Amino acid sequence: MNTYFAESELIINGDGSIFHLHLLPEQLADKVILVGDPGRVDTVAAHFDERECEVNNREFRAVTGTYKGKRITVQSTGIGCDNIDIVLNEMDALANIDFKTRKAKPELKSLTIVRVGTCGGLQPETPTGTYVATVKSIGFDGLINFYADRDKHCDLDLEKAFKKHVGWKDAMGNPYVAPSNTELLDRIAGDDMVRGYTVACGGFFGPQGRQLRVPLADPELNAKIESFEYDGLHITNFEMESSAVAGMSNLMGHKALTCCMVIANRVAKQANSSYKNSIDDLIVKVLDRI
Ligand code: R1P
Ligand code: URA
Repeated sequence: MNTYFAESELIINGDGSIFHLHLLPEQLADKVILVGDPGRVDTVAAHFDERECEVNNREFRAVTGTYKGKRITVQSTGIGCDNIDIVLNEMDALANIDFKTRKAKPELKSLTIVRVGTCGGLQPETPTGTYVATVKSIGFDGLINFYADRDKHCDLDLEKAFKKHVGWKDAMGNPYVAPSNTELLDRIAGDDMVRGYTVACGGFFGPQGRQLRVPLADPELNAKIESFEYDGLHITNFEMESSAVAGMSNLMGHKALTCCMVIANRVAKQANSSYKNSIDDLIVKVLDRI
């Protein structure tokens, strides 16, 4: 049965573009770089040989162009996994749904998706300026729990070991573990990025253990996260989108990876707020290797 997606489920604008991203199906490349900050789109696109289109709506800015002959779309997502639900579903619709018939195309396309972001470092070997490639992402955000095939695509053993190690409180919602695509990880991380587990949080403060004036439910959670070890790897970093990027991609048959630059080391209590120039080196590595 090939389902018809009604107007309320797949919202298409009057000009034929998808509801939030405002992209037309033919404007999306098969290789995609996701960034949180709309301003970072132009930092990436500055390296393009030529630009084919630029599209803006809300926090979603996209440029499609070519880099050394490769057609690439760079898309901003804004902050958070809730936005990734929108971006990944709309990109998948652009790639795999026929907007005229409103049905899935007979041949499904697998996109290659790399998120280039900033993060907080959680280990002594992740000082500010380190590049971290996510092997698996532990999602504190809950998004993938709403999809039927969650258990088929998540690492349930790691989830169980993590919950036991930290004494996870059920009231914080169930964490899920979404693996990155291993071929993409090997190709892009090379030998100049630290590999580890990333925790993706539904917030920058409380969920990442930052306490300003409001007390935390578990003030020891970060220490327990830092001491967790599984299959010889540690949790290296905190950010806010990698679990949804990997999780949604795995559910949809796309290949995804997150690479981040550390801008705050939580163990050393150091931060670099003027990182915007130094992330360019990570961007070029990803453009060369995608
Ligand atoms: C928080 O400052 C934001 O920075 C990180 C987090 O994931 C969150 O989106 O990523 P970006 O640098 O891609 O925005
Ligand atoms: N982004 C995050 O989500 N956390 C940090 O500590 C730094 C960047």
